[in-house]
Amino acid sequence: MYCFQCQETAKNTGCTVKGVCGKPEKTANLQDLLIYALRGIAVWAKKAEEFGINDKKTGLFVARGLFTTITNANWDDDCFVDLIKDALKRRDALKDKFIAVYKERKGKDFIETLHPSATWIPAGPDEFSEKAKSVGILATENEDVRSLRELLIIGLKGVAAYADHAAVLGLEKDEIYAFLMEALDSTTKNLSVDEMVAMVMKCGETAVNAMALLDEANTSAYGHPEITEINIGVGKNPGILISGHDLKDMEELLKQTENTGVDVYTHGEMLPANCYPAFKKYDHFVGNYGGSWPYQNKEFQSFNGPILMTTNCIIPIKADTYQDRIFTTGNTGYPGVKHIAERSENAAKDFSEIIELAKKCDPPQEIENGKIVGGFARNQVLTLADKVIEAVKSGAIKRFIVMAGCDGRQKNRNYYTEVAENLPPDTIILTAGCAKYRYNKLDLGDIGGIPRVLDAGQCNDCYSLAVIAMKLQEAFGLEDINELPISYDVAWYEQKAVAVLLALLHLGVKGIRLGPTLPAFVSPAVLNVLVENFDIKPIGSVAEDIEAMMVGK
Ligand code: SF4
Ligand code: SF3
Repeated sequence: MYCFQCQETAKNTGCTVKGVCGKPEKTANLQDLLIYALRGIAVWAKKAEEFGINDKKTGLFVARGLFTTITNANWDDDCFVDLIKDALKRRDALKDKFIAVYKERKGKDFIETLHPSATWIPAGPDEFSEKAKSVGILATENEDVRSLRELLIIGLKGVAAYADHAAVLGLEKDEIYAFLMEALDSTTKNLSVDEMVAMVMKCGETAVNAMALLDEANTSAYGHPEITEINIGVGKNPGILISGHDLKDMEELLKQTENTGVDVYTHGEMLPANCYPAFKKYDHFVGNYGGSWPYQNKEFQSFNGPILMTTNCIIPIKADTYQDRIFTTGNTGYPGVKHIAERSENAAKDFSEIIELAKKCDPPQEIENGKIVGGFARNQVLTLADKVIEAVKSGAIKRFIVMAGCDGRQKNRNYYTEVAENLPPDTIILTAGCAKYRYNKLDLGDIGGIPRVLDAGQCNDCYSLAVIAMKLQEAFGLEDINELPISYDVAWYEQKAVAVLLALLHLGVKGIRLGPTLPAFVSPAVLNVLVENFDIKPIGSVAEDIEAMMVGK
């Protein structure tokens, strides 16, 4: 195996024996083979596109396939074997369709040598493990080509996840699927460095589109998030803990638990659900329990009731703990853990087994109490725009620091807590994603009634932060988004954060600090391109970074 897609990769180089995340070699290899099969689909999809053959279902399948390979999303080898089989079937169906149309239109047979991912035919799944060894990341020998291809594929995984979340809520965009195909197909070709960089930038553009689509899907279904005090204590009833990013699962769980005597709590990235009008109305939606994903082992244990994982991050489950009361659904999976099946066209997912189990469980053990404030997504912040603009003009707010992104296990992430603690009191932190847990329970006060930590929501709600920045740019009549008093101190862990980073680059944001370490998949030469064009930099010491950010550096 060779995997370097996340921030905690071994020695910041690559995991080669077993993932630092816990991913076994076999799973990593199957994920590589799935990506290979998806690239094969993309080769035929690009060809088919020339004849106007576009297939939404294949686009969504590719998005879901990419999504399952995100760090801490799916650990179930059987699921990957099924996905590879399905991918090969879909690839060949597309191929047959293309070849038939080609013959009909051109009056001759299609003869062209294509990338092996488009033509490889295994005798059966027994061949998968062996084949996987020759098609992984290291199959691309040139370090810089590998770096640009992987930067693209890793960014695509994030885009695909957001596109899938939107599709769950009924919104899909052909352009996004078309780009997934174009980009995957491009990784089978010998492109120039400039062409590969252009493809990476287009991935940033598509990431903006995917986040905007998801924002539309979420807000049209559940209303605009509003300022909300979120309870972090516990009630007396048994509860179900729901984690991940999928709001449709949240909706269906809340409906099905109504009047059952079972309460609902959020964990990790589901926290922002507390701020949506459609969910706030439920009395049995008690609040948020615990923090971000690295603390699952401890917090899932003390929660006492069932846990529903709707998307990443699910981490390895320790033996004899909560194995029997954790459930996966959607694109998540874990061997030996019950998976709640997809909803059908007219029927919701069936959470009754989880609800029945909850009734037999003890109520959650209290681990903290009090409230935190959330709900500062674009619509809510824009209603406060006059106040914010006035505070900037009067000098009451000197700077905004965007500290969005992911949380992670590594100790050096204390950096983000310390930055939050030590930023001058005339600064506002703009956040989204699970990175917020490093400082969202600190008492950082407010500036004239505006809290010093404005939480826009999940990582995909970085879109809200971009909208807010663009509105401020307009309000202040600035030509360049970088003239705003905003600094970026972004924390990354997995591939959705890479998509967000590429989105920011596409929007022209420069001078982003990225930590706690720079991605291992960025080669020195590719890093040079990023530094020269976008002034990307690693984090440094807390004091030096704060000093620099305060003067816009
Ligand atoms: Fe290593 Fe991260 Fe890949 Fe896991 S996802 S195997 S920790 S690089
Ligand atoms: Fe967190 Fe996994 Fe990235 Fe959605 S839940 S931000 S790490």
